[in-house]
Amino acid sequence: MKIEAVELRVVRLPLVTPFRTSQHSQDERIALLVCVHTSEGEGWADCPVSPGPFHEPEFLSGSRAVMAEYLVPMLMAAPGVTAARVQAVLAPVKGHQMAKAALETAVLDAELRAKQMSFAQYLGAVRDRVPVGVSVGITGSLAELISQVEDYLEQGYKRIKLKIEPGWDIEPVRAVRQRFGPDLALQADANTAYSPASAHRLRALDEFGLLLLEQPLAADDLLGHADLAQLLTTPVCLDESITSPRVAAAALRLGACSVVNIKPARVGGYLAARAIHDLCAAHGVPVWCGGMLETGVGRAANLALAALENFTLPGDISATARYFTEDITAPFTLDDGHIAVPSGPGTGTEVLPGVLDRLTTHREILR
Ligand code: SMG
Ligand code: MG
Repeated sequence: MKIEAVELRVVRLPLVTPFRTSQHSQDERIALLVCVHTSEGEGWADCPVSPGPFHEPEFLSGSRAVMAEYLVPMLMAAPGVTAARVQAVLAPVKGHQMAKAALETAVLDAELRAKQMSFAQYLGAVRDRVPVGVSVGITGSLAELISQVEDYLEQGYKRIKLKIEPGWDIEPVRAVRQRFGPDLALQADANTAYSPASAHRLRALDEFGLLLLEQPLAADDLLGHADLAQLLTTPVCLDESITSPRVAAAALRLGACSVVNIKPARVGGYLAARAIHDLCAAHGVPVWCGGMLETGVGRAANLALAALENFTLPGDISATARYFTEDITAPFTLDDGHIAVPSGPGTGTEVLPGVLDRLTTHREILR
């Protein structure tokens, strides 16, 4: 397959409700979309970087620059590139996993569309719909939190994740547990907000029967997580720490986690995501698919990944209406707490050209 041009688009989608984590608050998703134009047709990907480097080191204008100046020229110079070779071709560039993942995903989408094969089929999906959860940001008050959770449960979500930070942890978790009872599948995500010295505070969460506690400590603190995991009865799950299959292997070997949140973009793409899935399965460690407020383009591919066998916990793959009033693809909807896995060629979803153009704030074509 020959790559003839790569198109980068910045698209602005207002969020239906502001999303606050321990690190950052946002009321819109500024999406970076990649379209590869190849000799065999187009392929699309969502590069789910944020505008600023507050959750991840990578951020939108940095990803655009590294793609335009380095990654795309390297890819276009490689003869007959396939998705399976993209990481090797781009290996001289250090880091920038999310930019590399987006290019690999777009190439894979083009390749699979040409073969009339879906992401789900290619990755080895075993389900045609997946149970999904919702991630609830830090709110201004407990009453507001309870009302949001109630609303999501009425919509049918199978699992609730609460964002926590020091000062917004025990109380919100207790309030939600008391209000909705012991059967609610509940978990908490700290987005690296704690230090090992706050282990006692995190231990106080043990009494609430959480499914897991996600990324309490710094991304590079695998040993800290391993020590913490010894102290807590709540299973420790890693998110920000998991940047590659190698790091995932180290985390498992060290006992730094007993559950893994796989974010395909952060680990370098869907092939690496599948490798981490396989590794965790071999270790008896359950995984689930994380979210980065993706547009429908990214959500479609995440649904395919979440349909693999060892994705046994509901992912952060909510219905379109949880994020946007209008998306650049047809909306994904909830049916009894599940979302259908797309089965058409490639990601199985089409970008709506009219909406895309209307929401685009920047466009460049690299040849
Ligand atoms: O896509 O539903 C979603 C968001 C899920 O909470 C979510 N993601 O650390 O897991 C996480 C956060 C990161 C969000 S950064 C924009
Ligand atoms: Mg997280």
